[in-house]
Amino acid sequence: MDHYEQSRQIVREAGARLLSMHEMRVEEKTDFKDLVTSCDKATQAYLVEKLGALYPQATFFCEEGDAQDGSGEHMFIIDPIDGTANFVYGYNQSAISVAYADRTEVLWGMVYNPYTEEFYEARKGEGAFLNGSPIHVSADSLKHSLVNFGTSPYYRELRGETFEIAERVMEYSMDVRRSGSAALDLCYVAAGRCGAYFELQLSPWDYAAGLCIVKEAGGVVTDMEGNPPCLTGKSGIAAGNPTAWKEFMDKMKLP
Ligand code: LIP
Repeated sequence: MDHYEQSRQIVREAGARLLSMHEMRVEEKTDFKDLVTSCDKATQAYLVEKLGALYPQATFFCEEGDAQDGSGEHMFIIDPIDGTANFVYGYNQSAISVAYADRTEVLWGMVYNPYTEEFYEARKGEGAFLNGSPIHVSADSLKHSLVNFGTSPYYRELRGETFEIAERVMEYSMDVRRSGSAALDLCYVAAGRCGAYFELQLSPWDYAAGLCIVKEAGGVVTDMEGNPPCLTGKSGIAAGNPTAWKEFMDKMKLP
């Protein structure tokens, strides 16, 4: 079994362990909306230990605690539980998101939702898969697409603009959706369930794996200005199939 396949097993095992965790302590980070649980920390510690043993040269750029070293030639960008608020409230819509990147791009990404047992993955140049079956973005225009979006709840100053864009999206699309997990939102674009996704501010661990999966599924992922998202700092995200992404970028530019 090669390193990639062993990594897949580690992510799957992390998901199984997460579902078996029945004790949970919840803490607030930057804001009462910005939560971290003992399960986030335990899952991250497991992933760092196991992936670190497999890739001893890699550094780790993770959401929780001090494992935020993006200095290596190769690094893991990890969100141990993307959709932490969903996890706390038993919403069953959270995912483990693991990306392996070099200094400029993501080489492979895995997003696992243990509740639905949906395992999304992609390796650069090798296509995107859901539970081993190939996936591809839809060919729908924005008008014929569901559009998911994130509310960037930790950034109060972005709330007005977020809902102004969401209201405009309602005019030009089938409808909007808000899952609470950026990683899964991106995977739904890759699987063709949604034609586009936007969120005005995220951290790299929210989108690094999903970014690779969408691109390998034939989609486009940029920041809100149309540039490549940053892998070592915060960024807005605009993703979609090429048609819907272009229409989104054209129609959503606020004056
Ligand atoms: C969450 C994202 C979500 C975003 C939240 C939060 P977390 O990740 O997946 O889309 O709206 O602000 O960033 O913090 O639960 O790992």
